[in-house]
Amino acid sequence: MNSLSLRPGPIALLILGLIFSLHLLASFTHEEYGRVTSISRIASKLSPNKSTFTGNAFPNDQIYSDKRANATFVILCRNNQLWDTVRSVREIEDRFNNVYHYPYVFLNEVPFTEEFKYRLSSIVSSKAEFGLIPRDHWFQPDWIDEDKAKKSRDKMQSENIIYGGSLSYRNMCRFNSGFFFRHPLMQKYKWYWRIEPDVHFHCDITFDPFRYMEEQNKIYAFTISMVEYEATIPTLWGHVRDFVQKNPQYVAKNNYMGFISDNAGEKYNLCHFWSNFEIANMEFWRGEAYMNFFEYLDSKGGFYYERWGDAPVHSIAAAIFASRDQIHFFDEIGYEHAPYTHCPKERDHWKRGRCSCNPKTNFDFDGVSCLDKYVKFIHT
Ligand SMILES: Nc1nc2c(ncn2[C@@H]2O[C@H](COP(=O)(O)OP(=O)(O)O)[C@@H](O)[C@H]2O)c(=O)[nH]1
Ligand SMILES: *[C@@H]1O[C@H](CO)[C@@H](O)[C@H](O)[C@H]1NC(C)=O
Ligand SMILES: *[C@@H]1O[C@H](CO)[C@@H](O)[C@H](O)[C@H]1NC(C)=O
Ligand SMILES: [Mg+2]
Repeated sequence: MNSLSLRPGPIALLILGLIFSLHLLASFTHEEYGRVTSISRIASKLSPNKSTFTGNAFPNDQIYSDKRANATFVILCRNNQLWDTVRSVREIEDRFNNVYHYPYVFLNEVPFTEEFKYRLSSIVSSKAEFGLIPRDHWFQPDWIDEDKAKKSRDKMQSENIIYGGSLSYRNMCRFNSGFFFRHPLMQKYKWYWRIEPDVHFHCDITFDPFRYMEEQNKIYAFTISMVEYEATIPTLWGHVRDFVQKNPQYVAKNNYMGFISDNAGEKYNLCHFWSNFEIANMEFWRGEAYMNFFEYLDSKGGFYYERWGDAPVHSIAAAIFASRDQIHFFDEIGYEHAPYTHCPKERDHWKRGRCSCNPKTNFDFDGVSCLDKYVKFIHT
């Protein structure tokens, strides 16, 4: 063992010295090099307002760790989605998190395999935690009439409604609507960024979306919005209206009703934010208004008797209980979940993000997108 010395030998010291001298030389002779690596410069890029989120340089890791928001990525997935999950995480790491080092929470209704934990832990630049979902947060409750639920599943399947026959999809939608933010591993965070297996991040994200949300007092952010299949939520809007009538105190004065209804709340226009991408404040979901809203909807059984998605449930709540300006559209974040892509439409965003998506594939103003409605609404 004597020959294995841990002290640097003379050659290693020489190399270290050489690197240090080169750095000094570069700092003095090359203004750009000195400017980019200067700590105060990097720190000033982090000052908390929007105009500072325009730099190309990634902030320095060490400095950044003090500035991190109280936030985590959350990924709900199955063990057999290991490689699709690896790909999503690899991309968000390369495009963003290799600098910011936000932690991850992986959730599943069955324990993650050792292989799953090994692969994901190996590729993240931060902490990864693996959680088991409590039974009553996932499975169909006993008070649901299974005969009635089964009839509905069979009917929806025969009508070729997407996921119409799937019970597990319904469990997933109910979990994402009302439970993920209550999981013990999620409780310690305020903000989350939802990611799914097999999604793509097409651009460098050269600012911190969590900090942006915090500083601008946002509660919910999206990249893609679209129209929901009406057959999956036939009675949802009626229940929303009943809830609002019984609980007018929760309605934000200056809300987004004009985005989700074309006749002042009489009918739902089916617009929603596509929830496979979400960055949001969990205190909003944990708050009195949303908790009561969720309990009310859940008691109607529509997650099982119909096929209510977490996307319309989240979106409707955000549109009614959040005030104007608290919802944000991130044009800068190039994002793909098959079959749709949001590719930054601003040329400047595309260049700064060194994007890999073709702007012509951008879904923003597709026929079933709701972004035009959103943009018109926020400019009224
Ligand atoms: N653990 C677990 N995750 C699921 C299950 N069903 C869906 N998910 C996850 O829930 C999210 C949405 O499901 P997905 O099949 O992508 O639905 P889609 O995006 O609406 O087509 C993804 O992150 C899936 O990995 C399930 O039964 N168990
Ligand atoms: C935002 O940053 C700019 C540039 O550093 C500064 O001039 C401005 O006062 C800041 N605004 C706020 C609200 O902090
Ligand atoms: C982060 O947020 C959670 C939930 O709001 C809170 O319980 C926790 O104390 C916060 N942690 C820090 C370090 O602020
Ligand atoms: Mg998906």
